[in-house]
Amino acid sequence: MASRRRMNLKPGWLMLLLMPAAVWSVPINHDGASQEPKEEVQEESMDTGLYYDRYLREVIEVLETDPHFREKLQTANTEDIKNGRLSKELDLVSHHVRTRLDELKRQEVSRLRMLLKAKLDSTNTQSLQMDHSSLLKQFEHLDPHNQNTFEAKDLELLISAATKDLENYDAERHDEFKRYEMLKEHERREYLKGLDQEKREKEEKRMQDLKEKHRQHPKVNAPGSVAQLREVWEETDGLDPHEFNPKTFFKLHDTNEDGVLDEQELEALFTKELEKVYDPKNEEDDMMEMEEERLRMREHVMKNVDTNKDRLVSLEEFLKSTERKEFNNPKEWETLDAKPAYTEDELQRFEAELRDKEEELKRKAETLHQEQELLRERGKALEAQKREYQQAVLELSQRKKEQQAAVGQPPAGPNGELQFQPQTHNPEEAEAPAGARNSLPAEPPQNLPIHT
Ligand SMILES: [Ca+2]
Ligand SMILES: [Ca+2]
Repeated sequence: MASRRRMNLKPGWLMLLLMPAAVWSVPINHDGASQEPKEEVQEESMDTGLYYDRYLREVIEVLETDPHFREKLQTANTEDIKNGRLSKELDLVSHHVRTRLDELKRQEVSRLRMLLKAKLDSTNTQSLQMDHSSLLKQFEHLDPHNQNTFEAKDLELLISAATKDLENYDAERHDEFKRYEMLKEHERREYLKGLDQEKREKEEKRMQDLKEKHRQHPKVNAPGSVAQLREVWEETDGLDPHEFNPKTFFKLHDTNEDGVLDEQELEALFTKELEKVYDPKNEEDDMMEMEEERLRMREHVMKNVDTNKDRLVSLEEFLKSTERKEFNNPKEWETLDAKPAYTEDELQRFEAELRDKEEELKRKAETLHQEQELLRERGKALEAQKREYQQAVLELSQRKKEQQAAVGQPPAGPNGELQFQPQTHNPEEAEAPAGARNSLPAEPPQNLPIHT
């Protein structure tokens, strides 16, 4: 692992993917024997959360099997990656590796095609002639102009898309959280609306009390401050608070020993603080809020400590941060309950959006219902037609039987009239009824296959 102790200048996600199948563990409970056993979250490696995560991971894995490229990947810095110097090295990898990359790209293109088809099907778009190549252009993590081979351009696009998308990822998580909170409030209000006054007042009071109860928690230390780290040092690591040493602390919490604190290692440090505010056993504590709080804490520390903005905290950056004034005298940390995640205006807009969606769903359900009715009517008509047809067939066969009976035994003619003509009057005519009497042909028809 010593070879990894060097300045890391590549995007954090690339570092994570380069890790040799590391086991990640998030320490949750280290204290008190009365607590439940230490929980461990184990994965092969971190999921970037991108919709092309698998493709990204597989491409890196295949590239790593090439000794030349692996070497370049290990020593490349952000500059090499950004200006495409790394991607150009692709021309030098072995034919075997290129073939596997081509295969991965074809698989990815076909997966994207399926995605597009599913999307078009669900939006009910009549895609008479689906132009896949132009639709594929919306995906930025590969070159859609060439759908069969993996080229330097593909690697360049994959790296830049992943870097950009991961930067937006936290923003999307905040957004999602806000919508979650608004939906929660919307449902609460709808629920209260449905109650009679007495019950409503009681419920409102109960909810208010729960909110108050949630707010009653011990003071939360500012993330990344000496007070916060000391608490982890003492309670999680079980070390003497008077011997707190930032360098030792850093090494202890660089759990995968790659010389940097990544986002997960940082977030694990906040568990102690978060447990002061959130308990999964309490009705008033929302674990979604706990994860939002964890994300805010990590962003706060990254903002102050990660000076080169590679989403990783190096030992140097960490030690520098401990020399700053805020390390010893931080501003008080405001937990999420201090202010609402949205304004009343935003909630109004969100509710209007919900109503629109509901209306649209209703309209769709109505159309479906009408279509169903139409189908049922059509089914009934078909059924009636079928019965009519069966009746006609029945009558026809009945008539045929009657006809045959008539031919077999005159005097009854086809129309029931009596026939008195002598049978032997015309020899030609006399032979015809004889043939008709026996309906089986004497010999098999010429056009049927005869099995011998
Ligand atoms: Ca680490
Ligand atoms: Ca950094």
